[in-house]
Amino acid sequence: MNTKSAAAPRLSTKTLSLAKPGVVLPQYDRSKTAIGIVHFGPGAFHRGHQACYFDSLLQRDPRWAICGAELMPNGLMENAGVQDNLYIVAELDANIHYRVVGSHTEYLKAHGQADKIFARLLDPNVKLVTSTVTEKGYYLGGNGELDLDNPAIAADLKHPTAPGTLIGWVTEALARRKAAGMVPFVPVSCDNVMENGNKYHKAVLSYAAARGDKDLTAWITDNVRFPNTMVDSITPAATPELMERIAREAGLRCEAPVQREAFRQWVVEDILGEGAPDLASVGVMMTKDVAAYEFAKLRLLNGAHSTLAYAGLMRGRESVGEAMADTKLSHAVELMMREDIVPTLRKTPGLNFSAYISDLLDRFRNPALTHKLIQIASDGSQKLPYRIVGSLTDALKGGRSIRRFTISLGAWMRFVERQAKAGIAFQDPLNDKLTAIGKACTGNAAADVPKFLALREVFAADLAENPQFKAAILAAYENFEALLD
Ligand code: CS2
Repeated sequence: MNTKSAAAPRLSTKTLSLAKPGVVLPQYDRSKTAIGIVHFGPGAFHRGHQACYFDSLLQRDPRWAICGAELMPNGLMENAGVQDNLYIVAELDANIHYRVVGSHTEYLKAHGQADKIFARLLDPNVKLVTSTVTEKGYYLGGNGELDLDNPAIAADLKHPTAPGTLIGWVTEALARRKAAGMVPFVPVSCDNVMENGNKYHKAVLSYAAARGDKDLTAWITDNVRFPNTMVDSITPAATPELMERIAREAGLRCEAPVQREAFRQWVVEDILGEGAPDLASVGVMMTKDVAAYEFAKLRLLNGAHSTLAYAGLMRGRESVGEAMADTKLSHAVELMMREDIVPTLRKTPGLNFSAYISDLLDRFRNPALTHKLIQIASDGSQKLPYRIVGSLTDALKGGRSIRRFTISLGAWMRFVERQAKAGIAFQDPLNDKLTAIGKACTGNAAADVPKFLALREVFAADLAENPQFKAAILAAYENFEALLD
């Protein structure tokens, strides 16, 4: 820590007035707000995205403060606790902005404060229960349905009143609201899962049925809305350098900072019902057709991201910026977006795909942000099905080329082999399986690739057995770089 940043006072309600000129401060009296939202998984993306929308909304409506409910043993919001739950979002883009976000006014940990979280979930003022638990936090199998055999889900079914998973928590909270004769809250997934609301809904119903509670299952079916959403803002993980920079440039030390690009988009299915927050008033797009926006974003932005990540890492690049500067790679990715992904999309109101792709590529080149490829490479077994395999399957069905889609898949397989043989664990629910496969890889495609194709969490059986796909994926595993031409 250098002397200047060391001198910066720690962010808190008391030190807000010491922020440097230009730092945006909460424009409302936090002491006069009420909690209307419980958010499960208050990680960086949530705090830079949804929490900023609610921070703006609180300027006109004090009912929508957030209680952060942490399911993980040690979340970064822990550090915000001593900051009166305040934290700083550094918007690093063509212009640099620092914003102190005040929408979080309570932070509770499932480990040790479960009763307080349940009390908050049973608070009639709480209308939305939002979540960012990443794709893996829904415990969906390769078929997109709840994996009841997953140990975490099985454990919750054994102890339904003391859950550990989002599905277990939301189902138990809804059961308690039903028992108390209350109206339900609206569970809102804010994760990169295709048709996230529909899948979340089905998972909760499946879990409630597995609890043997027919009345609860019927009540949820009849009364609980699970809106689909699309969320977007590039949010690289925070670093110690970010903390130092904020201390220097904003004049306050924040130990739970968020960094992100200027761009933010939130598309929410317009079924929140009466009494819900007026999200449209702060720029959220409320629509009946979220799927079109979800498909476009998950397949174009996230499909490109995963391709840049695995192919870039295998070509020695470390960040999205570096991968984009690798013109062979970035040119192939742009062609995949424009020529291969767009035909899999349906018309999206107000979205010109060509302009959208150009904007995405500009966002990837943002020189003010360093977005590490290894961050994007996490949870590949959960991400690739939505981001790549879906588009590839549609192209196959449409008789179109799947060649460029196999770049990410071939590079991912090589990445798995390299990391496993280097003894580096995967941040992926399939870590054990991937480690075993990676260590067993010989470099011979005919021997290695079938081990990956047997992963039903990633590849459906009919795809894995498709001769055209098998030939293409074998070639990509042999030499994905040949596909960059
Ligand atoms: C990224 C996403 O880490 C990743 O997997 O592809 O977090 C991406 O930055 C966001 O979806 C952008 O909205």
